[in-house]
Amino acid sequence: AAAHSKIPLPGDLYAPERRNSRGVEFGARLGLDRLLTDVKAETAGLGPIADATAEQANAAVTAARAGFASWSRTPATTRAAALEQAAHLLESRGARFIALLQAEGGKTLDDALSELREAVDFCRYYAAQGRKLFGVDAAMPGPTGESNTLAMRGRGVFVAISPWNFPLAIFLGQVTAALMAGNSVVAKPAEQTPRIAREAVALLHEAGIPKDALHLVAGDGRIGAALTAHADIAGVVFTGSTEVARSINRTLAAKDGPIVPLIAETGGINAMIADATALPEQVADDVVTSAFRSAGQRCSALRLLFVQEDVADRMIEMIAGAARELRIGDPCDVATHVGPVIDMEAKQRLEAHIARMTREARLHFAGHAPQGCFVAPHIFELKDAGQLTEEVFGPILHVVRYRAESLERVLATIERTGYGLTLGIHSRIDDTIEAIIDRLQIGNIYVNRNMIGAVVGVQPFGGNGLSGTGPKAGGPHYLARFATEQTVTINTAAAGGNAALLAGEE
Ligand code: UN1
Repeated sequence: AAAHSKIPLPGDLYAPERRNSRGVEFGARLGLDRLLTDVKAETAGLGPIADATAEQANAAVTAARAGFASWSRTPATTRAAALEQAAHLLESRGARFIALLQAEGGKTLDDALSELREAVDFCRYYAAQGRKLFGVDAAMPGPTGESNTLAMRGRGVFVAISPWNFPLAIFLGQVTAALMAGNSVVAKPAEQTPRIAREAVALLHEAGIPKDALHLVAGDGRIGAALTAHADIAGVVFTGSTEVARSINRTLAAKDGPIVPLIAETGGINAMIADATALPEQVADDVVTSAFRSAGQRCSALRLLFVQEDVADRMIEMIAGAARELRIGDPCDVATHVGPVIDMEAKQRLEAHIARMTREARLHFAGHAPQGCFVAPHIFELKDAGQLTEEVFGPILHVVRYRAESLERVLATIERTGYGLTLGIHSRIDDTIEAIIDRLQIGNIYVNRNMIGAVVGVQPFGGNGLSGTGPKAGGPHYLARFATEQTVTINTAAAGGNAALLAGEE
């Protein structure tokens, strides 16, 4: 690995308009082929990363509890500097992480690049926010004769449970937020992607996060359950399914002792509404991006497209036409648009859904997938949106026609799903757009563009209802939820002790 660590990752690599057309050139310049061969050989040689035992999970919490004492007292500027150093290391070893994302996460070059960018952004953004929030105790307004300050501090040991679909960005986003707020962390990555997590933790340690402040525990849901059930944890941050978030909530609620907060980002049955005033070419492009890129394995991905009846035939035809052009296959081939799904279990689940839809709905398009862990993009037309009752985490799009006068019914249908993560609107009528935005409690709404790939610090990401608790990741309110607040009021008018206490501060 060290031999490749000097490979530069030029900033312009991230420019989205340059990714597709020059992907081949970039891939060659980075030496990705060689790196990927190395990563594959290394991972094959090392075998799987062993799951932790429940005892090891408990020991990690105990060690993190000890690490909290000094990390929480480390100045916020030092904590922020460690995150900034991590961002720098990530960038300078970008190619290595891209190769890992491809080898372990099955990511296309395009997806791996944007994930790396997001991971770097999280580190820098939380460092910058943290300097503001934790750097100085805020002076509160108050009457004369009294000093009031509000300080924010770490809560204790935070458990971070992250998903396989963003094994670097979401993993690091959770962990760096918790650390920046002054917590120590026990991180439990998805069982499908432990190696990326392990390298990310090693990088954070190297960047200056003390070993005892950050612990990695590999394993499946049982290890996650053991961690959340531990008596000494002070918070949980989780990204994954609504069902698991509920079970974490129950575990936390059943414990004696302090009330432990859960910050959860979960699923969605994300919709897009395209009316007759939308630009068809743009809709086709944005639908294909939103529904099929990343093989639909984003919680932000489009699942349910409502198309106004007047334009539906033509629109569906154009979307199918655009989908036909997607190249599905080896994620390490830079020409690939859609890579594999995460594992055979996911493939089987998705194929069962495709089989059900083939019986119950009208098939408009089925792509071709190679042998192996691939699922071909599909487009089904439903009679009724109610036929889709759960989040389907793959490249399957469901289309429903609506009449202009029944837009209200469409909104009620979206509301009834109970989810509120992302929504797309394609329309050229401002009143329609505004009415939809006003009406729906949805976390991220995208107008006349695709609905994936929220940018840290620009499009704070996260949903409502069944989609999560908030606050939004990559947004200005996220870090505060990881911290405790302490208000100190000092009577400065009284003679003696209090005045002396303040004077002593100066
Ligand atoms: C997820 O897929 O778990 O906007 C959330 C996006 C990403 C989604 C991350 N930030 O597409």
